[in-house]
Amino acid sequence: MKALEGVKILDMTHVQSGPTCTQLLAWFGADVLKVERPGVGDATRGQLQDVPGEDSLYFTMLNHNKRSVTLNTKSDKGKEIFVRMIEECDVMVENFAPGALDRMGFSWERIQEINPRMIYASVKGFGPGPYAECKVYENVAQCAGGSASTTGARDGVPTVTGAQIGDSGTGLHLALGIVTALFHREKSGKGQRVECAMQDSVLNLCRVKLRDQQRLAHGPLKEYSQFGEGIPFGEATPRALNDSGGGQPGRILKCKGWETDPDAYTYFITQAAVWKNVCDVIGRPEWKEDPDYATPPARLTRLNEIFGVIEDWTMTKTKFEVMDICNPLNIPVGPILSMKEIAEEPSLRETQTVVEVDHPGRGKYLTVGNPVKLSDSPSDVERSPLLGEHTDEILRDVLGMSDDEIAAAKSEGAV
Ligand code: CAO
Repeated sequence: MKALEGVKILDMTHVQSGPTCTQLLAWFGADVLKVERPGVGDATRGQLQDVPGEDSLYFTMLNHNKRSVTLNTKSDKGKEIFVRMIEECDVMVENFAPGALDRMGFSWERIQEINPRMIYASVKGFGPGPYAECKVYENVAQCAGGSASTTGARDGVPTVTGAQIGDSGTGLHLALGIVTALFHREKSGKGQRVECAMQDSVLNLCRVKLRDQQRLAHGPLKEYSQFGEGIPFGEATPRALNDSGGGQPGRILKCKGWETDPDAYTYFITQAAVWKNVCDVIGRPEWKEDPDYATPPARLTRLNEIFGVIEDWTMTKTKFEVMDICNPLNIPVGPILSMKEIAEEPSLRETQTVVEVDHPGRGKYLTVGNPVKLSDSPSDVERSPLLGEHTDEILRDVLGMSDDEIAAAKSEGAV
C-alpha cells in the first residue's frame, strides 16, 4: 500500500515551490487534485517551452502523478464547487502571492469553518515582518536566506547556486510540515496551518554559515583558505569558494582533460584520518612524518602548496580514475558530474532516481523520480496531467456532481 493512500490534496500550487511539495506527496500515494484556472493553467506550462505548443519540461517535471481540474475560483459557481472540494479534501496547499486566497474569500478562518480537519499549507517568500507582502522567486530567496552572500569566490560577487534551495528546498520543508500535521490530526482530530517562508528554508539549509558568523567572534575561521593565506576576516561570514564546509580541508581540482572538458574536475578532501594515504597516492611519502605537513594545524598555512601538489597528480588521471584509486584508500573524493553524465548514468536509472516518462504531447523525456525510497511504498512516476484532463472525473467521482450539474458549470465558465 502507498503510504499516503486515501489522503486527498487540494493543490492550488503553481510554479516550483508548491508543486515540488505536492509532487512528493503524490509519489507517496496521495490523490493530488491540481486546481488550475480554466484556459490558463499553471503559468509554467507555457514557460521555457522546448516543444512548441506542448507542456514545458518545467511543468511536466514538477507535476507528476497529479490530476488536473480546471476551476475559476473567483466566479460564484466556481466558489461553490471550491467549497465542496474543501469539504472533501484533507490538505490544501497553496503558494500564491500573499493574501490571494483571502481576496478570493477563503481565509484560514473560513476554511476551518468549512472543514475543521483541513490542513492548510502555504509557501510565502518571507514570514511575518517587513517583507511579508513581497512576491518572491528562487534567487530572491537565495539572497535573502544567506546563501548568496556565502557562496562564490571571496573577492568575487555573491553567487546563487544551481540547486533550487529556495523553491524546491521550501517545498520539501512544507511536505514535512504537512505529514507532521496529518500525524497530529490522527490524535487531535483537528487540522492546522502549516507555513513555510522561503527565506527561512534557505537559512535552515545555510545554518553552518550562521554557525561560522558566531565563531568569528572568537577568532578567524581556520578551515577557510583565506586564513592560511593570511587574509584578515571581516565582520560577516565570507564566501569560501569550494572550501569544504566541515573541518577537513577540501578543494575542486583539475583532472585529465580539463583543458577541453569543463567538468573534468574532482572534489578532493584531505581528511586527517587518511593523510598518510594521501601522501602515498600523490608521491610525497616524506610529508607523513615532516612536522610542517604531518598535522592538520601545520598544514593550514600550506594548503595552496599541498592542493597544488595533489592537483599535479589529479591532472594525470581522469576524474573517474581518481575515484577508483582513492576510494579503496578511504580518501573522500567525488567526480564533478555534468548533467549529461547524470542523465546517462545506469545506476541512477536502476534506482528510478532518473526515469524516462512518456507524454502524449511531447513524447519521451527524462525526469527525476522520487529521491526518497520507502521499502513498502514504492513510487511509480506517472506523467503530468494535461490542463483539465481530469475535470469531469473529479467533479463526478470526488464531488458527486451529476452530468447535468457538470454541464451547467461548464456553460457558466466555472470549470
Ligand atoms: N481561478 C481564479 N483565479 C485564480 C486561480 C483560479 N483557479 N488561480 C490563481 N488565481 C489568481 C489568484 O487569486 C491571483 O489573483 P489576485 O492577484 O487577484 O489575488 C492571481 O491569479 C495571480 O496569483 P499570484 O499573484 O500568486 O501570481 P503571480 O504570477 O503574480 O506571482 C509568485 C507569482 C510566485 C511571485 C507569487 O505567487 C508568490 O510570491 N508566491 C509565494 C512565493 C512562492 O511560492 N514563490 C516561488 C515561486 S517558484 O519560483
